[in-house]
Amino acid sequence: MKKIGKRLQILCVGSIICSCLVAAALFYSCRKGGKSSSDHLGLIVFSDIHYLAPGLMTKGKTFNRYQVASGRLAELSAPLWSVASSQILSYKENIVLICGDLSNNGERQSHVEFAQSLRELERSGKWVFVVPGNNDIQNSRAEAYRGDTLFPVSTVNKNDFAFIYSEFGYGEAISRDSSSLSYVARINRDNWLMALDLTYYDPATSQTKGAVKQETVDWIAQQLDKAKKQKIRVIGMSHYGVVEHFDKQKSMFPTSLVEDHRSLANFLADKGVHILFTGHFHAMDITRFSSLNRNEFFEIETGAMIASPFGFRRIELEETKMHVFTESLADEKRINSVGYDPDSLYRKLMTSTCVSLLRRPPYSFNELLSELTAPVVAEAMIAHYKGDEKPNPSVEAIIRMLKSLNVKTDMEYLHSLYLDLPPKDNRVILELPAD
Ligand SMILES: [Ca+2]
Repeated sequence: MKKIGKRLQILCVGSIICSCLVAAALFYSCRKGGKSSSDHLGLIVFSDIHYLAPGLMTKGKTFNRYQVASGRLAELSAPLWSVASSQILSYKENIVLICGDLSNNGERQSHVEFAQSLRELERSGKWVFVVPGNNDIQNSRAEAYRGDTLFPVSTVNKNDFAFIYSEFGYGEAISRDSSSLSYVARINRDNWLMALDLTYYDPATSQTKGAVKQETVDWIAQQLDKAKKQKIRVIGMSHYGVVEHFDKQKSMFPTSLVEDHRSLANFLADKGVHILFTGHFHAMDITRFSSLNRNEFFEIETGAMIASPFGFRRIELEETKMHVFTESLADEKRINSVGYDPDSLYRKLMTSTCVSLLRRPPYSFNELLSELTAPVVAEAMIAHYKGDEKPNPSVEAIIRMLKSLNVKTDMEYLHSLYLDLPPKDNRVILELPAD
């Protein structure tokens, strides 16, 4: 009897341990967003949140000037992020990627508050990964706005960033690059996320640009070789893009891409990366790139949360297919919860931004000419931001008018903004190469 009791006891303890192991494995596989390679992986992708802690902002002349200069609807960052958070929770996709520029201009308070909101998303079952953008770290323009004045506030350094966002990538990484804030995290048995920090910080001037150090390239190569050996797919994310999204991007906006971007795109594609999620230029755009060795690579750029069309992506990833869906926080049914019409506010802001841009070199238009041209330039930018852009006759008319007035500045690049490179941008199924 005693022996049977003992056996029963062992059996009970054994089955409790087994149940715990099964529960732990189930929890792990759910939290890691999937099961095996044949199952799909659901992702939600945001970029350029530019979260400005509400305590750092009161509206006034200075703040308005700042918004016009930056072209960012920073006053809506907190209310829009609150709408975004509830949207994220309403979808079944459980992995959330945020491709940099989390804060407005690197304010410590904005980072701390934003990280707290990410913590709440994780408590509700989402799994969040971030990477810094060029505005997030050591930013000398970290400022608070009070009516007609502004004053500097504290920013963060690289270590602070990794510490504040330790639960959102840095503390979960299976490898971290020692020369940048790049890391690799395991999403599930068959997929790794490679978060690339491609921002270079000039210590002398506090200026930033998109660039990658050789040490980081070596680390990327090591990680990709390791993944290949284990037959693991690597999904890339970064703030800066590595391919052009319209044919004059590099010549018109030289700092919008990583330096020597084609070499990096060739390198990533040839090393087996086929998907890279990016942000920075504030546009919803997808471009297909084929390396010199004919390896296919898709860069999926997501627009800014604080700029039209206030969009984000939902991704269903299968073994050789990627379904891309695009949503907007400014959709009719969501406007009421913000209390504004973000689209018309943004159009007004972008037109003022373009007036001020056209008054300065290299354009140096007079007041009347800049007032006439600005709405068309703003419209071209907004059309490109929205994606799946179609040629616009008013652009042809304004270019003809400028030519007839003998305006020397080349505005032909406006055509380029309307010529969408393949594939489509907002709702598309991408065929991925089978490795
Ligand atoms: Ca495209």
